[in-house]
Amino acid sequence: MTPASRIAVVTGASSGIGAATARQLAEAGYRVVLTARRKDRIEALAEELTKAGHSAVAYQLDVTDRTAVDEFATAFQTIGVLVNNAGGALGADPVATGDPADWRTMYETNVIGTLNLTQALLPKLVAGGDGVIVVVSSTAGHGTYEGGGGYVAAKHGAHVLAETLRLEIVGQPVRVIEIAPGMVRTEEFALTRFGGDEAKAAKVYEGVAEPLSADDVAETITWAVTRPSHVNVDLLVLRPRAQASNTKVHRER
Ligand code: 8X3
Repeated sequence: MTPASRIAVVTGASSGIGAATARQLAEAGYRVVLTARRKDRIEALAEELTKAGHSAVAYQLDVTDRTAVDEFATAFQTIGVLVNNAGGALGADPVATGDPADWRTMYETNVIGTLNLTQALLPKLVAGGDGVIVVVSSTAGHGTYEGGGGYVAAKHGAHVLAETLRLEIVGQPVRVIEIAPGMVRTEEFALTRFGGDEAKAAKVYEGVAEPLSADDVAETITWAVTRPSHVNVDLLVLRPRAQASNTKVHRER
């Protein structure tokens, strides 16, 4: 890797899949730039990685703030990897009663956030001569389920962004990789979705022997990113063995 192609920007790096991906890309030799709104968390992770001999810096960023994203992008001449991971779900209400504000927020974070970072950093990825854009979508970007409407709509948006971008920039030295995880147990995803209600969050994983972990997904992202430059993993869907589809989950009790 050249010094430029070694820079990997990860959004939503304060916890879960983002933090695990930042760790694994650092271990794979990338200079990781951790971004998230929660400064204390990304600073602590950057410090931990630096102490372990890796190269990591933290940059507080709200991906929905385009002015801040453009300002962030000025820090780089070129970069190698952008992992669009920031996002998440809010609520699990039916379409009939879902909160439009939640739908808007999910579209803003999952789609516009990805659009902002992608637009701001694409020239730097092209300039580096060997770039990778990862969109962490979801199995919710490929099929719906009851109560999923707002999140499913947003993740379909992220999926379409990735697929369209790949068509539009073919011929340029940038790969576009979509990673679509199914059920992943992280400390925050379900808790955030249910507004901090621990019982509701626990129900999501109830009886499921082994949901995916953030590390499982991070390993997959790192594997896809580190394929040779001519190999584009367009879309990789991963689920726990116990989940056959968005609506078919084996629960042991
Ligand atoms: C998370 C998968 O099933 O909660 O992106 O929509 S699901």
